[in-house]
Amino acid sequence: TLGFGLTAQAQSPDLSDPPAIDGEVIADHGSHTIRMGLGLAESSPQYISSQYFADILEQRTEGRITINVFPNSQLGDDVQMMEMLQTGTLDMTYPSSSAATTYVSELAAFDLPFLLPTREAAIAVMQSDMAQDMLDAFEGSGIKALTFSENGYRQLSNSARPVESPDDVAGLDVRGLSVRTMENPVHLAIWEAMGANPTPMAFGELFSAMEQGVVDGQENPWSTILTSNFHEVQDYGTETRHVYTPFIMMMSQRTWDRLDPAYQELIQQAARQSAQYEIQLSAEYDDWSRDQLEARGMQITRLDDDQIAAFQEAVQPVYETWAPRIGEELISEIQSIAEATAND
Ligand code: TK8
Repeated sequence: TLGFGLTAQAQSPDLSDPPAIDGEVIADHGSHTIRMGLGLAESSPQYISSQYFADILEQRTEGRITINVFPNSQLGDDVQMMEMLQTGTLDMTYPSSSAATTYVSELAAFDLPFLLPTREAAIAVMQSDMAQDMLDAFEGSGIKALTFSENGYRQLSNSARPVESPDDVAGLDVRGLSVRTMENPVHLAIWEAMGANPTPMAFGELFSAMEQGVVDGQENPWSTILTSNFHEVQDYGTETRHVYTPFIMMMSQRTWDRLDPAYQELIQQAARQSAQYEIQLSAEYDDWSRDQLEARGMQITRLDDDQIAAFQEAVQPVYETWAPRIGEELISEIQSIAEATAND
């Protein structure tokens, strides 16, 4: 079961089954038990695809490689778990790229608002040589970055008021919304540009912060809002799609270095297969999760082109500040990859 806590009549998405696991069994190069910490819940595409990753390795090594997956931020948050990979106290984790910009600053390109207009464009960018260069740039940090996958298009939720425009975020006659953001300077700049009061916070602390009214709102893909039960403490959603965030599946370099090259090759291949499945699941969950949230009483505002344009205009200053720091040529390369998919 999906563990959504769905009642019988609510249909879960007709989830694609994971692709069949084929390929020969890898010769015996020893046994490894690998611990993997995730931020999201068991019902999330991140967790389901990580179990598929574990199944591939278990089957292709006849149980000699075991992946134990720990969801719900129980081992820590993105920043903490990456530090645990560096010290070797955790073997794998799967953070948002936004949490990793202190390791590879070019990743901040993905945090620029409204940069990637479609999922096809986002996938093309994540599969580009430039994106592989970003994964390779973790070299020397103690982290082996294996692959990108999809966290997804981020949407605003809050418990104060319906939001249809940046003015609603700023609250001209009342105070600006206090919005939790990831610990990432571009995300802070996005919500400051809209007149909000942004607060960087670890994902694991977010539910109780919203429950206690420490923050009015947050922003995440619909599937995260649903699978982390944010609708229990958030009355309003706005379909802003303001940023597309990737996930990065990563392993401690110490763990990686202990593995035989045949196992390293298998793990790299299994990571890519599970990422492909994760992107497919995440796409299937996206609109379905929004509709589930609406069915559970969240008032969701969909935006028309003019309303989206108002948000894009409000956050334009973020480009003025951050494009030079991230690299104009990197950004224009991303934009040309994105445009090329539009012409496909
Ligand atoms: C989960 C986080 C989460 C991210 C956030 O580990 O912090 O809001 O979007 O999905 O990576």
